[in-house]
Amino acid sequence: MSETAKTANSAPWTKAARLRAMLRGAGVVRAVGAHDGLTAKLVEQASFEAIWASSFEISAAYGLPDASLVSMTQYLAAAVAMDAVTQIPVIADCDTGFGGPLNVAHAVRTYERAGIAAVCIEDKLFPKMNSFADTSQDLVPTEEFALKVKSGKEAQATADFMLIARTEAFIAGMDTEQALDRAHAYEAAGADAILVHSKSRRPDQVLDFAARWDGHVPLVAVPTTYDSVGEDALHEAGFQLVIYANHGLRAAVRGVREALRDLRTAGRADAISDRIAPMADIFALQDMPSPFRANP
Ligand code: SPV
Ligand code: MG
Repeated sequence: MSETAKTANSAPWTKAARLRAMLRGAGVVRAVGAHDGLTAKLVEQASFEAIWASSFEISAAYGLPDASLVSMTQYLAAAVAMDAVTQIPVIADCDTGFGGPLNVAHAVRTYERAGIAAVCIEDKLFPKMNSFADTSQDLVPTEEFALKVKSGKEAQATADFMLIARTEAFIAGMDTEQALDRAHAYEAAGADAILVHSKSRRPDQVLDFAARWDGHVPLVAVPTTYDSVGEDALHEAGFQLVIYANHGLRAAVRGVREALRDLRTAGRADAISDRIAPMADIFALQDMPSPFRANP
């Protein structure tokens, strides 16, 4: 669809429009990973600006590796569940876009129609493997991925929906020059933002990238391994969106594991009562109608 044929939907009440406006604003935007409605609500309650429907978290919630095993239908259902119970925008991690240009176009149409504010696709080869796996990573050629970006952008119906192009150049062992070349090609193909991923323990790669970035779309960082750099420093360096991709899930796994271990050891439930959420807390998260208060 041509740019002029798209609906002018800059109405501030759409989540896509709000995400766009936030990314144009002065402050850093923070998104946090989630995998279902409940975890998305916790992200919103903690006052973050957006939800990252993480492929890693959604795969883990199925007890599966983040390796293109979960289908688009499953990812979409998870993102829709998050979107349905929150007011902040959902950014859907769509891995490699579920195939070639036609698959990306289909994903864009489907996610946009479902109310998701943005999708993110990455330039790894399908089937992808999580970026932190101790393995070599192959990327599709730059031109091939640019075609996927172009196809996705042409498929969207409204002007505000966003497609974030993610380069895994550093993950695949490439240098800053190569990462920048890819990012420029993706911007030229219509990407609304560039996510540059890195598994370095230090932020050097992403900071070098940002210092040399002369494109016009916002930059996105995912400080998972280079976790000692704060969001203010990333923003100062040129990143408008910072994604804490999996911290809620990792907090939950540790908390649940420790509580269940102690429950098993004690053989009685009150051994952990003081460190689990009261039933009323869960009722509130469920938006249980008030006549049905938790008792006790
Ligand atoms: C995710 O959260 O699924 C991501 C980020 O894509 S990472 O796990 O670092 O690949
Ligand atoms: Mg992912």
